[in-house]
Amino acid sequence: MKALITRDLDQYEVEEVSIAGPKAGELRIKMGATGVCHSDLSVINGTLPLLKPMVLGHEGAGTVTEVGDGVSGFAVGDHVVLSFAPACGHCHFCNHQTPQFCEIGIPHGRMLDGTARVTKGAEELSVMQFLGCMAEEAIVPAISAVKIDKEIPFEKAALVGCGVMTGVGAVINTARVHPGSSVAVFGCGGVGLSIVQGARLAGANTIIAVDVADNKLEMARNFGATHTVNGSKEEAVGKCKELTGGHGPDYSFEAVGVPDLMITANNATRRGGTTVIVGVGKLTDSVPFNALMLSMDGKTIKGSFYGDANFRSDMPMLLDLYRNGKLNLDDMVSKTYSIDEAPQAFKDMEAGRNARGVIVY
Ligand code: CXF
Ligand code: ZN
Repeated sequence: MKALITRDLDQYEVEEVSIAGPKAGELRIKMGATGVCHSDLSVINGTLPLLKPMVLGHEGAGTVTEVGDGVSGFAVGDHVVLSFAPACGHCHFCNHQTPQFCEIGIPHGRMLDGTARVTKGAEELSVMQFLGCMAEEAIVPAISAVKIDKEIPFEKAALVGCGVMTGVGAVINTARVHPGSSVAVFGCGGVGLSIVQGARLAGANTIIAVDVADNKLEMARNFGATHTVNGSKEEAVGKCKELTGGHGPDYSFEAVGVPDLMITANNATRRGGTTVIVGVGKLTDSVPFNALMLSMDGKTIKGSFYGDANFRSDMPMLLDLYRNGKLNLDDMVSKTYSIDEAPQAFKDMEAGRNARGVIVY
């Protein structure tokens, strides 16, 4: 099969590789669509230090073509969305309503049993997040899959596997934005645009989108932003305050993973408000917060991982919102690519051309 593989720093290529059948607890998936996410790029450029060579892809949807021993609840022909974090259902975190932190889901590049399914000759390849779904087929843990309605096009369904769940979840699960509130979103890529949509769904009154690219700000308006601020032309904190009666937004979201922007987002938040850090930063970066103002301003700073989602219920919920016309996934897919065109999809993402680029098979 064809798969997008990164072997060296800043290198990636479509390669022909082999895939073995599913072992116990696994599913074989014929991929329908895979979203191209900045975290794939983070593996390529070493920001996420994962074991290479690696099959990329962690935002996908497809069809079950084989069911491993001991798997219940899935049958050949089922359509599924893949979660980039498996949830075992019985560890400490799964038992405490935080399956996004499931203890068995610490990615090491191999399957849950420590072995590889993808090979090239004698060489074993890693897979991203137990999935490696930027490939024509993937072997995945059954506990990473959720069944979805067959009517939903794969290229829309795939997006809830990462970006849309991360963004909308940050609003409704992490921040629990309430109707009538004010929200600022710093960074309007696929996740930031999903935060904008989440804020709209939550009934926020004022939704300020901040980015340095005018095309992203235009997209943000389409997804529900009531105001836009180009941070390269305007002073974003002052502008956010001006648009919220001088106080600052009730909630600020950082969706890039850059320390300076995290500080900016928190500076914008009103006293007593909440700053949510959604962007995935570098392991080697730190964020200095003013030691006096942390207490004086009484702000809450929260991290949000995978939208604090319970993917088994939250992903179908998002797809129901899509079906009912309340969540716009159609405009999230700016462009589709074949697997052979995957390198171009990465170039377009780096150039900021797409809300999401999606590989279809
Ligand atoms: C990431 C988070 C770190 C592991 C890979 C997925 N989230 C979104 O892309
Ligand atoms: Zn992602």
